[in-house]
Amino acid sequence: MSRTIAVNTWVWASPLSDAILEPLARKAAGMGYQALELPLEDVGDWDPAHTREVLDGFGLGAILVGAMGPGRSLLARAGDVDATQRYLRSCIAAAVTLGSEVVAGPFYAPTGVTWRMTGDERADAVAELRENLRPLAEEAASAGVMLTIEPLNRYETSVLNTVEQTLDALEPLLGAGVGLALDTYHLNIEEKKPADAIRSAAGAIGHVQVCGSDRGAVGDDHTDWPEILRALDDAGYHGPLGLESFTGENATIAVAASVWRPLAPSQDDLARRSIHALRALGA
Ligand code: LER
Repeated sequence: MSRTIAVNTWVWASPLSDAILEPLARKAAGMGYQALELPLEDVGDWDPAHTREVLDGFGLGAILVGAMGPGRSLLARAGDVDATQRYLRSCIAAAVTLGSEVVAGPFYAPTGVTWRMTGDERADAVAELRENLRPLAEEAASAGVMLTIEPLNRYETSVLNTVEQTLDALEPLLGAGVGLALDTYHLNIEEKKPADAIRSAAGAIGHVQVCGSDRGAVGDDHTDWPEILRALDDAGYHGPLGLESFTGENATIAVAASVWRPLAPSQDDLARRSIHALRALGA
């Protein structure tokens, strides 16, 4: 099966801007990538209509990624819910302009912020998340966009770490407007068997991100990639695979993702090796 392979511009730069888009699009297309994952760190950082034109010039698809920086949260305990809902509405509008089928990200709490919860507090957090996500889910569905919610590893969030927790939390909302975004980096840390976790989310997976188990290149790591790809097939997911990694210069994510050293000889190397490995695997 031949999937669309995308690369996140965070592999090279943060924040994305109109000025750096064209050289990154040229580079990614030259490596054989078919789409870009585009993080919208702050509304206005880059222009979706201009971006669509640039991507058209390289025959690239677009996947919009939302960034949950400090204060961005659908849980009042961790940020400004109204501002986050406004931000996610802007993300949905940008996705429509870009032709992105999803807006992907951990849309419940700021990345890298953790806190302890009793069982009751956790149940309340899930109820609050559902309530604050529901209007956005409806708006996303009518816009033809799916908000795909990503569980993160325990060091980056205390809210949703596993696929099972995420399916439980989103269950009443799953459908055209809400699905799951799975990232092999987090699956490797949290799931007993990442491939089984993928299979358990059959029908609800809206986006998939990939990288080595150390956030480096796909294929240079210990992930059982043939098994992951089989599991995605078994789960009926035939959508894009987006390579997501970061440089230490990423002000929004580097601390949360604990990028303290280069994860490959160069970022170009990381991207090039990953797409070669994925294609060699028949992804
Ligand atoms: C965001 O997509 C993500 O995967 C996080 O690990 C970034 O900190």
